[in-house]
Amino acid sequence: MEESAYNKLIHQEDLSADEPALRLNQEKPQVSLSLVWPASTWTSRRVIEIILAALAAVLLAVDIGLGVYYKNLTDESRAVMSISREVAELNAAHEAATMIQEEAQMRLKQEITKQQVIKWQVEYQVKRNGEYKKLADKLQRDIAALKSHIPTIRESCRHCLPRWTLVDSACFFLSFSEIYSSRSWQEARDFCKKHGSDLAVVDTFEKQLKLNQLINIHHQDLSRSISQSGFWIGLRDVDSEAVWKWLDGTKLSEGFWNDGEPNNSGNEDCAATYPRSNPFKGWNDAPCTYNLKWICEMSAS
Ligand code: MMA
Ligand code: CA
Repeated sequence: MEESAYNKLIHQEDLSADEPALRLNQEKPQVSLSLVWPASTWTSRRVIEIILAALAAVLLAVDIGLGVYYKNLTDESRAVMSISREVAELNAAHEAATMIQEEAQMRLKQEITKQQVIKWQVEYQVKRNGEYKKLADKLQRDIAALKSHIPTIRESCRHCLPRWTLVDSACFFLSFSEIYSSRSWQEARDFCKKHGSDLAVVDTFEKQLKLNQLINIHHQDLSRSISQSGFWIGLRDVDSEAVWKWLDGTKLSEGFWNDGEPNNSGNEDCAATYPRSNPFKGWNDAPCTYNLKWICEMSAS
């Protein structure tokens, strides 16, 4: 095509030689230019310039595009890096959480095992509690049975000091021996008190009977006169005549007086028991200053 245009330009030059007047006014710029720079070259140059300009525009556009693309790429890269970092952090957190979870699971397993052991222990204890309860009930019954024997055993175990005699759950001392000189009611009482006792309170027939028997046995020789053969007991009417009281202040309800006694013969305020075949008639009231034997009493240990 360029060749065609060039040929065309050459033909136009040939024509101008044939018809110079006609074409002079019409194509004057072409003629003047053709002196310096051929018209075809100029056109080509314009085309090239245009092409270059277009290329430059394209390159600029590409550059801008690349710039924008690169910028976007950099942003994306940053975003990718940030996401990678986050992912790494999340992975680390996940690993840590997994470790904690595993540890917790292990502890839970251990705890469950412990709980199981405790459960078995409780079962065992509950079973044993039942057995203990049965045992406790049996022991209670045994204790009650044994307790019921205590009074009998206690009674059989009661005993008195040497030379003291057990009568009706109490211990009695009778001054039979000659080493104990006869003495007044008060002196006799002092002796008893000195030995942790007091003059005898003969307030039951059982006591009177037993003491009377003992006195009768020891009064074999009968050398002693009847008035001297008495044994002081813890009974007086010293506060009020004919009102006989035991040592603790208890009034005498019924006594074992001999016939005609108490007669208060010459002021007799102290009572004594004497050797008698009939134990119901053992007592006489005598002057408290009389020297007689005596009977002490203390509770059995
Ligand atoms: C008689 C009798 C008693 C009296 C004493 C005093 C031997 O008995 O009279 O009542 O107490 O004597 O010794
Ligand atoms: Ca008398």
